Amino acid sequence: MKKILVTGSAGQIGSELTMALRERYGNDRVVAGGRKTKPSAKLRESGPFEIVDCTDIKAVEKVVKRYEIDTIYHLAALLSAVAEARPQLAWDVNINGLYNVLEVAREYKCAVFTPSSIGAFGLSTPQDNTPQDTIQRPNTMYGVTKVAGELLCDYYYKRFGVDTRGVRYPGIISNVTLPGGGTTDYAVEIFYEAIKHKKYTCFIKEGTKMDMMYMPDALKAAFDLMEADPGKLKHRNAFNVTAMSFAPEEIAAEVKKHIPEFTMDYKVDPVRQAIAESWPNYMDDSVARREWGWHPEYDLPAMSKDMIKVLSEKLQVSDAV
Ligand code: AKB
Repeated sequence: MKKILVTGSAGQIGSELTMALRERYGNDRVVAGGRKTKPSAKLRESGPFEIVDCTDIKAVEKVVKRYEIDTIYHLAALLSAVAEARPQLAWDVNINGLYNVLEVAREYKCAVFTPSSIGAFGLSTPQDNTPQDTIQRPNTMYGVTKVAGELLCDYYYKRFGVDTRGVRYPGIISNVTLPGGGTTDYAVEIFYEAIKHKKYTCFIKEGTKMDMMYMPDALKAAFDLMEADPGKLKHRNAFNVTAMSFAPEEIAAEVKKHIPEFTMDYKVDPVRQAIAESWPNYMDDSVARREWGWHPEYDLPAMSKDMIKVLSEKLQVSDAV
């Protein structure tokens, strides 16, 4: 039976992944690791919580040893916009943090799940139907750390036999924890603002398409890949996975179906717009489908309907349907 450590457990994906792993494997078998961000009471009270700064290898080793961890979901990372604002910190957390986790995993024979991102692509990558194996020359610090991370994970598998696996996540849309400092965050903010104020000012320009995914599918991708038959995995790390692709006006139209008074205008943020334009319009995820049976459940209409239902309840607004 697995003993799992989740780094970045208080973050957007980590907070939901930790709870889902606890449901699957038992509360005591999943250690929530976090740094400064305060974990929710639910996370702290439902199972073990430890302060783990992944840039400190001794701290990672201590928790892995103490709890006899055999699987690490390494989610601690800076997102794209914040990484552009603080590139040195992004290198430290995204690269040195991953290196420390891989070193401890090598020593203690742990399997490691590490997410890469659509940020691992750049302007010279084919933007439509972006292939699994293609040009990767990102021009952001986030992208640099994601490409280096993909290569590092491949290296640890080939050189040391560490069971590394990972996906290239698109923008993740969720209703529990807000994302912090990403380029795709608008696709989450739009729901909160539509429900609370019936309007939203979007920082990404009309017509800018990006891949997106609803959180239940993001969790499913992590579980399915980690449980996949290793004999069938030719790629292991950095599988393209997507569930939908849309531009701001398309998600706005979907929101309007549920909240007819909703309006959206634009105040484009040049930094995040430049990042968005360097990312794919939509990825080809057929390799993930073939090698480990990836298939998402939620498209844009299904995700929007569920987001509005869940958030309306959470924010206690009853007239949005
Ligand atoms: C971001 O926008 O930085 C992330 C990502 C796509 O990696 N959501």
